[in-house]
Amino acid sequence: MIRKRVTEMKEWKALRRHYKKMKDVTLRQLFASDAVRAEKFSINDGGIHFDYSKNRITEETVSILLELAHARGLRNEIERMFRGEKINETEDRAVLHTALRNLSGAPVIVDGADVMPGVFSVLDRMRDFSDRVRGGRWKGHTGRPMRNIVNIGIGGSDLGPRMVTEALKYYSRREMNFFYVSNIDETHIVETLRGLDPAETLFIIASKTFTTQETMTNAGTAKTWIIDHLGSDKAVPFHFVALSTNADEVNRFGIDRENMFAFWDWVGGRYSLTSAIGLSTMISIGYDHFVSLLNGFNDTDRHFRQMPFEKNIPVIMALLGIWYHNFFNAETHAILPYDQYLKKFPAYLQQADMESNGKSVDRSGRRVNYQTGPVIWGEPGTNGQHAFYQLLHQGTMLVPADFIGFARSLHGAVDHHRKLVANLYAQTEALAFGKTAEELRAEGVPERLIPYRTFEGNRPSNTIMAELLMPVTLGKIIALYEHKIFTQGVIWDVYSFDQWGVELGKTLAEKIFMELEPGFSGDVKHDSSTTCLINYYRSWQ
Ligand code: G6Q
Repeated sequence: MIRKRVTEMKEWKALRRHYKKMKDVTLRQLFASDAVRAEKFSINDGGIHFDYSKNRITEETVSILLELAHARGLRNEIERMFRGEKINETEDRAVLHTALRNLSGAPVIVDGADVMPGVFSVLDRMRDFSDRVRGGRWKGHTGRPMRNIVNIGIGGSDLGPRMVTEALKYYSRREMNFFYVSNIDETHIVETLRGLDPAETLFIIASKTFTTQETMTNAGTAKTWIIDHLGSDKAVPFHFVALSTNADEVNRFGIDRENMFAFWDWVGGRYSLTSAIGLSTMISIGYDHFVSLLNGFNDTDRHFRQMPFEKNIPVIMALLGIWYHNFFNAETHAILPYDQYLKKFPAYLQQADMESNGKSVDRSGRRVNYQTGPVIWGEPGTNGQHAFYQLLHQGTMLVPADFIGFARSLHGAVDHHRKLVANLYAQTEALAFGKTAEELRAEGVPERLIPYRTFEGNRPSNTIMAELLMPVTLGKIIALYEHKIFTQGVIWDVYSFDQWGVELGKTLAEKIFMELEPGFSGDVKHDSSTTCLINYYRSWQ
């Protein structure tokens, strides 16, 4: 069935007309004319305070955006995902990361079978294994307990667990060290293994397919390292476990089937951190904290599924994104966590969002005639303030931003934390309201400097606050973004759960890999640039 293009929908056209009215309206005006604007445009639910009042919107804007979501069939699409329908159409798969944290156990049926018993069984095995490793009861080949945990994976099998392990470091087992190796560049594994004692090192090979070039190359190097240092290939089963859907390849590598933690084709890589892919995180923070994390995800899953759209945080986040990307032509979106533990959060979201919605063909196979997924980027505050915020405040681009912070610190010094939060709030205020020439004159700023020191303001932001960075809070926040991405995919009418765009480079790399070999005698057939580059490399071998 050919679906109506979103640009042809009457709600979209209404937004276009509405944009003309709104484009010159300032946040100064909007706040001045409504004393309760902050309350009106905030949502408090489940310990998350979401303030979206510093956006260039009125009640009318929100209401047309909500109509668009309804007209696009969002409610039905959400149900289709949660019910396990095969909404990943181009790969013919269900999309059920929500089942991974469905701790109530309510049945979720895929191909006629309930997936929940399998989910619980893997979770139990992860619990048993992580308890043994944490408790020093999992012994290496020489009888020593494991102190270094090295997760080898890439993309979805790396960014999620790496981000969460870092974010929840406060709750971690401090006597253990956690490392993540992803890059095919040997530097990554060489520098990681330098100084580690093989007898105390456990490798977790995280790969859904167990065929990914980077992961298998790094896993092979790790295996050689273990065998060379511990003197026997009998050491391998003691020092390697696998997170995968491919039991045959895992076995071929030399990992016992009982040391493989499975997941399923309905778990997409970038949505897999609550599956077995989270094993390194569970070893770090322990089973109970991991379950709290899952509960946080589950809370947001329920919020997303049940809340009316006007009180639905991910839906509002998504619609605000549409408003800026499609009507104000904003091309990027900044993620600015004011918490050092969340330093990997922007990089994680970069994959979640850009791999999901970086698409240009709609669900009817047509090229889209509107902008889809934005560039996602960011760094923790306050570091970014001394680097790129200049462009946010005075550059020519409109960059909508999410500020994320916590009301209490995990550490003792009130001074640090109060300064941190003061900076967060100050930035959103400065972005929104700027500083006028009149204000500068009143401060005695010389006339010739006024143009340079003026801040236009009117730069939108969301503020997401919670009490404290706890596993449950983190789960809630991550899931907000997962569902924001889903919602935008529905409105843009793209398939958010495939990633065909990563394939071409992989195939070409295999071909070029052979051509780079000094002894290669076949024809190198590329464009002149690529051929010259290949010859350059070969000339140095
Ligand atoms: C994520 C992608 C991709 C994937 C990696 C690793 O959604 O599918 O990032 O996670 O390519 O794949 P494997 O887990 O199969 O090694």
